[in-house]
Amino acid sequence: MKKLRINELSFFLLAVVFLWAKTYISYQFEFNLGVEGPMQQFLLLINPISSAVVFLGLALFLKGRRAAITMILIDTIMTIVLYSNIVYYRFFDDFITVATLSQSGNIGEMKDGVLGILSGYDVLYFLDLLILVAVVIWKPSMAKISIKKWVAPIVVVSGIFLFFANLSLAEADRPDLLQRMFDRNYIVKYLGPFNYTIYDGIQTVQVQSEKLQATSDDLSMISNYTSSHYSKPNENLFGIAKGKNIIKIHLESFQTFLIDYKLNGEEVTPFINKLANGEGDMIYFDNFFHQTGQGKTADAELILDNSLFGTAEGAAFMTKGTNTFQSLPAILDQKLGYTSAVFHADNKTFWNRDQIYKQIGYNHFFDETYYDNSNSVNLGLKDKPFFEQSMPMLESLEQPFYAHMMTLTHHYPFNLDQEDATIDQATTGDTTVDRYFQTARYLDEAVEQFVNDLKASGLYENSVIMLYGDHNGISENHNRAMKEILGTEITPYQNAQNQRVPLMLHIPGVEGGVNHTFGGEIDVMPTLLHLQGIDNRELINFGTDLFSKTHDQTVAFRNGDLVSPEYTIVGDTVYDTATGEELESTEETDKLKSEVIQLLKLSDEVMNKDLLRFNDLADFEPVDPSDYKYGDTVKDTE
Ligand code: GP9
Ligand code: MN
Repeated sequence: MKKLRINELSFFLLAVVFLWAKTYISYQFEFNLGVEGPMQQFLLLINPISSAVVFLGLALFLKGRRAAITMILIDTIMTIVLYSNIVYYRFFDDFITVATLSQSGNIGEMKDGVLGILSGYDVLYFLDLLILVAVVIWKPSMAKISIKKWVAPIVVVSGIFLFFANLSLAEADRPDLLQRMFDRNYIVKYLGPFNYTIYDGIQTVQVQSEKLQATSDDLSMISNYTSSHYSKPNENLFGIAKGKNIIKIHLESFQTFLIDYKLNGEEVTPFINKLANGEGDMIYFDNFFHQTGQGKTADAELILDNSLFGTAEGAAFMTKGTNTFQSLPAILDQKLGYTSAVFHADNKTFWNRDQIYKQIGYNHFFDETYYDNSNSVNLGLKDKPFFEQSMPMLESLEQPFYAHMMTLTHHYPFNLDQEDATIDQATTGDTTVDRYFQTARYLDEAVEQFVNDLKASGLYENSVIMLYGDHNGISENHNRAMKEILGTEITPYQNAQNQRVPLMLHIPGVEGGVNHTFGGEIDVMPTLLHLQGIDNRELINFGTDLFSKTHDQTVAFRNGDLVSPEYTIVGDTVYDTATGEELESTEETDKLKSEVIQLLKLSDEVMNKDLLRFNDLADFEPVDPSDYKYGDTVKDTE
């Protein structure tokens, strides 16, 4: 038999194949990555290769046995990264972040149950290392053979090249993947666990370095601003809903133009239209705007619960997941004994919700594992079964509660099964726009069913019910079709007007009707606090109570554009809000613009430097995320 010759390169190839194979096996048996379609399958297959080639390839800069031993050491580190994530995922259904590792509660909790989640088969994840060690021991001849000098740099550069090829395919399948992140599952699915770990490490260093520079002095500038911007509560409404449940209904991608809109002579959202026209004692804000950026739903959630803006880039829910917050659920809990809960039948890791909700102080998070998801479309469970299945969980909450019900069906790509469609699609030829009306109708029916159930259970009369659209569902890419729908050219002015989303509030004992006040998501927290009789003077809130006589009606968009009752400013162009007519800029409009830029800048300071950790509040204990446990394995905290 010919003697098997092993040099550094063949040893390297063996190690790469082993590492690739076990990573791919872990994808099949350990993680739920939600892989869809041939491109994602392909990326899953190739994504461990680049990291294996680059990192193990570094050892090729050494010679003979030293190369082999170094390679085994690097391989061991990579195996530990992989295996720790496997074990962590078995316990938490999530990947490790530096942030979670540093929260002692998580690891402590895992320690107690760790034996139960280990398996005898886990040895297989280390088998390749043993084989490689055996090769080094049995092939002492390796020390004498050396590969050419140019091999190592070529291998590493090819690995890097492979990584960029992988990344560009991933970005093509999921635009903005690295900027917005969406979900840790996505990064692993597209780029593999090793690149994920590096990415998380870089993020953590960036975030931490900004925080390190901050001192409590940075906060004084901010609190000077928020106290000078403070709006006194409206005396007639201050405390009017004290102790009442709050039920917040998130209307996914729902824009105000849908209200009272008729498609082929038929109302698209007849039930929500009735609410907008005062039925059910609803106050409808028809000049209310979303203020979200790249974080979309997550930004809306952040703004509503904190009266802070999302960050200029990415989703603050993901990048600022370890910040200190003084959020609505925690304040309601500590001041008035509220129980808080989010109901959302999506993967709990999407937008980092499983972490950030603990930071915000939500007592319960009913994620997709609480639901029978067999009847799903688009991102998850359809809204009708979602509300139906949520009802008993909602009723089981200790009162008073603050409950956030998050719908999903009316979400891009707006698919709907034929049996659920009760209105025809539009006929602009743009599929996104055409389908938008069918899912909006479905959502309307789901909300009607839920409101009826709330009435039947007695909860409606006794609760503040809030409905809101989180952000636009139709972007500027669909201007041609939208011109057909709205019967007007989608100019920059019109696009700004289209960022209206509905806000509706049912406050027990208060008459419904249309309220034309201009406002945005940033104003919701001060409004809800004042209805509860909690003054927001001490808080760092960038919005003002919508019912306050001195409420600031200038609505800042995340990109620095703005809408006020008089002016709409897009870039440097000023328009008359009522007519759309272009106006010369004046000192007044320049001032409005610079005020909005300042507002966003201050909010960014708070987020980037994590300044709320310096804001001591009377009668408020900082939220400790380790007090909160979600999921099936452990009972949620009360
Ligand atoms: C994700 C869902 C939709 O869980 O809430 O988020 P979006 O894509 O609208 O930001
Ligand atoms: Mn959304």
